[in-house]
Amino acid sequence: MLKIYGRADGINVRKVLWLCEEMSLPYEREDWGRGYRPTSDPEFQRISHFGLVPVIEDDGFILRESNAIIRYLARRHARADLYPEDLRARASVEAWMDWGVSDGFAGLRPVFLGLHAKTPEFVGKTELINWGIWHWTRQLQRLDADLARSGGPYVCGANFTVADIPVGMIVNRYLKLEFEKPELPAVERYYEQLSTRPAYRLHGRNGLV
Ligand SMILES: N[C@@H](CCC(=O)N[C@@H](CS)C(=O)NCC(=O)O)C(=O)O
Repeated sequence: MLKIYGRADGINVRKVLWLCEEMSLPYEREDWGRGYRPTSDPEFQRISHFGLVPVIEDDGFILRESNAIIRYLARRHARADLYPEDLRARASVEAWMDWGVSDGFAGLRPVFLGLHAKTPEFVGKTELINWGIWHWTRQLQRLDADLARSGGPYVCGANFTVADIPVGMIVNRYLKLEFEKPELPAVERYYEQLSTRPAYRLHGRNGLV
């Protein structure tokens, strides 16, 4: 059976849990990471010396990086509806996934770690946090404009794909954290659209930021 290593409250672990729920894929999960057993533990280091969660083990194959994991699992289970085979449709999915670990995530990190998790590297770093709010908001405005233009309802059009998983996690975190935000009507509509999916309510919009 698929094994998932990582705490169920981590934004990147939740992406994998969300996909498993979408696919009705059974798995076993072990808590590792902040608040649980540390990933510096030799037992975890033997699985992944990177020391970050999530990590999966599938029939002896070990893989880290949440976006790579969700693409792998969708392909492994032949879910071309979630991760298209068509070259251009797939490239569009990957473009959003790349955004979700680059521009879409850059501002999120100082804002989340400084205002919410309050980790020592970020707490009180007002300039960095304010830059994060500015950059993150700018990115969410791009997403809003794109959804308004395409009509969505998902980031790649009519159908839900694995691209919506990283984007949906970022949107939940942006809307949940408290700071001044502009109106983002298309993003709000997208949030409600994702929330029609039980898997998102379970692992995305589940009360966690
Ligand atoms: N790029 C990685 C980032 C992984 C990451 O930063 N994971 C966080 C949890 S969401 C982590 O391991 N934090 C350290 C910890 O929990 O000990 C991915 O997408 O999987």
